[in-house]
Amino acid sequence: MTRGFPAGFRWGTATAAYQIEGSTTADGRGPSIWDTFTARSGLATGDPACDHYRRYREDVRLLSELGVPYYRFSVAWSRVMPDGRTVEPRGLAFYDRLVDTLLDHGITPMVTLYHWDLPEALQAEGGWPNRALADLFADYALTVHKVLGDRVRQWTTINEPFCAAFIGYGNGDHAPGIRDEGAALVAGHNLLLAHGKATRALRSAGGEQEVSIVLNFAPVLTDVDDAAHREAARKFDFLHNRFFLDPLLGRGYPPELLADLAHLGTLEPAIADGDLEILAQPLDVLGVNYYAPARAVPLDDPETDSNCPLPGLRGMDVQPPRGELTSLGWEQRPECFTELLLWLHEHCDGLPLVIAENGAAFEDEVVEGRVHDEKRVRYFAEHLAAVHAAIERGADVRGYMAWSLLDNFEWAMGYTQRFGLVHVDFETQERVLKDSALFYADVVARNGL
Ligand code: IFM
Repeated sequence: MTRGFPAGFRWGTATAAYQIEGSTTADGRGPSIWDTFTARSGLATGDPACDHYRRYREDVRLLSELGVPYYRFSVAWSRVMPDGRTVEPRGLAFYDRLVDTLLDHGITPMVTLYHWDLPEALQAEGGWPNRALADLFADYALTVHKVLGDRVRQWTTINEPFCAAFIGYGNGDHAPGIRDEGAALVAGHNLLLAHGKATRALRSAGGEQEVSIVLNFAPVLTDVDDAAHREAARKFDFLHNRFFLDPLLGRGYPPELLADLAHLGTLEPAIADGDLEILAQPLDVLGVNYYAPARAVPLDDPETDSNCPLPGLRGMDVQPPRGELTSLGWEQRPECFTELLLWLHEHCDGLPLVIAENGAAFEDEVVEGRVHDEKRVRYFAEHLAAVHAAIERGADVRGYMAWSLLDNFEWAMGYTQRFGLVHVDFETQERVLKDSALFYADVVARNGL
């Protein structure tokens, strides 16, 4: 039996600039915080990644062979404006060529303006805890729109502000590697403000664009359904999920969340008059990233710091994931995906949803020119079935972008984690379609499972 998706469902794959492009000094590109952070920490860097900056035509051909009609990619701010302000036409020209090549192959481009690679020059001015970046981001958005806006209809301002703020400035595992919980909350607010200002700028440019932001959600599970466990789950949920979602919906930061975070003393003073209106620009769609749930357990003392390094989180711990895990140690729970989509549908009053990322890292091996990545095929099959179930039950899900087109640079984990539908040999840059790519191509061709 085929489980069909709605007519016009948008099937795509997704990537991000720093994870695939390489060529980090080509054509006037300036350093981003990921260049400096990886160099300083002795980590693998984004050079050459998938060498996509030079091989983009080959990659678009692959997309075309797969028959996947949408492609979500991000623009590197430091390519387009190496110092965060001054335009580098050669950087812009790359994305111009990429968009034309996609369109020549009948593939619809979806542009994300910020996927974590802040120009280092702006980090030198304080990075995201500096609210002046919100206006600079809006200028950058407009600059990119001026060049691509005649051909690109789908725009995402920011990918996963949670990671950019809380991992970049809170526990410091991501660039710029700062450990300051109070600053991380301010960075989170300023990223939302930047989204609001960029959305206004994009809309003021006219044209028929669809504007979104992409949030990563972690539904929370507990073993026991009692008041203490529910409160533990609430604390995690509000900080992970609703810190970003509720203000975007025009509801401000939830009062319980403000109370949870009051001991850090930074968030409320950072919210200037008018900010909450600016950041709550109406969204055309919400981009949803889902990978795995979290598990929460209460602590006896509500003021004890959590074992989970999210800024200001106290009175609860997260528990280890269970069952068969991905190679990143993430739990596989497709049923949580269905529940998440249904909850979002209700909480966001029917706002259309697009799955902007979903996928899994597993170890792969090329044997006689084939990659039999059974576990990834199963992950996609189960998670697509979960999306289908949510649609059947009423969620307005308009599309699904598989993460990721290519094995790529997985941030602090370097090249150790493979998320691609296409295997990349990082020595030779050879691309090999995995079984999961063939499986996905078949789903797309049938518009169903
Ligand atoms: O690779 C990342 C991506 O950049 C953002 N979302 C999660 C993916 C897997 O960790």
